Parts: sequence; structure tokens; C-alpha cells
Amino acid sequence: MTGSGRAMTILGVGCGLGARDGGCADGPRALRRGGMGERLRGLTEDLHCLELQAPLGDAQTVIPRLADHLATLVAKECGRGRFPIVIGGDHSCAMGTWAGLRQAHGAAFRLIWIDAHMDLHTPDTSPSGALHGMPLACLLGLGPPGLARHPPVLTGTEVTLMGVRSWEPEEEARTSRHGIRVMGMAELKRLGLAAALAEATGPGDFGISLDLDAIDPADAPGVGTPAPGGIRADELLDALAPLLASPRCIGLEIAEYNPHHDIDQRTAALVETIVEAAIRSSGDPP
Ligand code: EXY
Ligand code: MN
Ligand code: MN
Ligand code: MN
Repeated sequence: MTGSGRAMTILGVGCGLGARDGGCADGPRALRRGGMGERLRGLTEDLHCLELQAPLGDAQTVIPRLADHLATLVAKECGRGRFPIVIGGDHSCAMGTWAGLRQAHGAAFRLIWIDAHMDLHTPDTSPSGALHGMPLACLLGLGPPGLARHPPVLTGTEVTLMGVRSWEPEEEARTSRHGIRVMGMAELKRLGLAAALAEATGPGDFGISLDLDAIDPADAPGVGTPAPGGIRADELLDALAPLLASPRCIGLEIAEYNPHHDIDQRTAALVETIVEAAIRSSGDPP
């Protein structure tokens, strides 16, 4: 295929300030230097690539500003009719990605949050204080001024957490309080990933936030917070492909790529394959 389907914009967000190990800051740059952009441009005539780099500074100051900047860019790209693919950076980028999509997208949408973690901490419950453990809480309007999104970007009943296997009790309590659907690894195995995803997306519009640590570390070692017993990459690719082809899919985020922990470019290749699937499938009929 050469260039049919929807116009896409890849937004790289070089920020690792939300994690204890700041290596995710180098994720988008490593992908660019590895030639991902050029290879993807060979698949489509209409691909734009933008890159944000976090300035030096403390996380509490930089991340809210970066999130606002990213939200503005995402909203602008969506407003121009372009499909946004945000590539982190640590998962704190989600505060900006989904705020931007909410701003731009008229209708309600569901969010599929694929992650080993729940990302539902606030500073008073977090064991680490790391902001990449808090983005989903912030999108629900929880947390301190500057980080919590007001008005909330999402309500809990619009969110499905998938692949989780590492959380703290306060986060689990929030899933119940906010009506967030949780599909752990056992449920994914029982239902099969494709059926689980179909259930999570429902009949309307949806976005996908993929934290690469949801994938088994054997297939995606290049992350900051690996958790054993994850989703296998092949299975994820098979299940995601039809979703990425759907006109109901309004945006994709891929976070937590840490090139310093990658082995044989395995994780980089996976990121590229997922983005390639989104581009290749975008000319498919609904
Ligand atoms: N729940 C732990 C914490 O908040 O400290 C670990 C969070 C890791 C978050 C990773 C990126 O998804
Ligand atoms: Mn995670
Ligand atoms: Mn729509
Ligand atoms: Mn995460």
C-alpha cells in the first residue's frame, strides 16, 4: 500500500521525569535514530512526525506543562482530521494525550488502558511518588492542582484496565469506587485477548493507551518497570490489528519505551510494528 487511508501524526514525547529511571526520555529519539520515521513514511504519503523533549526541571513543574502542551498539539492534529499516535516517554504523557483527545472529539469515547499497572495513585497513596504511576487518576480528576485534570477527562465507567498484575490496595479501591472495569491476566486468558478487547471497546468510539510493560518482558524488555507474566507480543498484535483498522478508533498511545533496557532492539521493533499496523490498516474498509 502506498498512502491511502487516514492522515496520521506521530507525536514523540521525550520525557522520563515521571519514572524513577529517566531512560524513557530517550525513547522517541532512539526510535527516530533507528530510522522508524523513514521506514513508516515509505508506507504512507501522509505521515507527520513531531517531537517534544522535556526540559530540565523537576517533575511536578515540567510534567503538567508538558501535558498541557501535548494536549494542545493532539487537539490541533485531531481538529485537522489527523489520527494521533503518541509515543512516550513515560506514561505520564497520558495526562496530555487524552486531555487533547477529549478537547477535540465531540462524542464520548471509551479508553482501553493496557498496562501491568493501574496508574491510579495520587501523591498521598503512591509508594514511589513517581508520576507515571498516577496518570489515570489524574485523568479522572484525582490528585493535586496542576496534575489532576479539571474538569475530569474521563469517568471511570469509560475506562477498561487490561493486563494488570501489579498494584497497591488503594488503587484497587479506586477501581471499585469509580466503576473501572479491570481485566487481569487470568480473565484475558479465559476470554482470549481479541474477545476481551471487543468487549472493552463496546460499540462506540474508543482510544488505546498501551503501556509496553503490559507485554511480557521476554517480548518487550525495553521498559522501565517490567512485570513478569504479561501479554505475549504476537497475541497482542493479532488482537490489536482489527481495532487499529476501525474507524471507531480515535487515537493510540504507546508509552514507557526505555531504549537503555532494550535487548536486540526487540521493543523498538515491536513499537514500529504496532505503528505500522495502524498505518497499513488505515486504508481498510470499516
Ligand atoms: N504502582 C507503583 C508506583 O506507583 O510506584 C509502580 C508504578 C509503575 C508505573 C508504570 C508505568 O506503568
Ligand atoms: Mn505500567
Ligand atoms: Mn467519532
Ligand atoms: Mn502505565
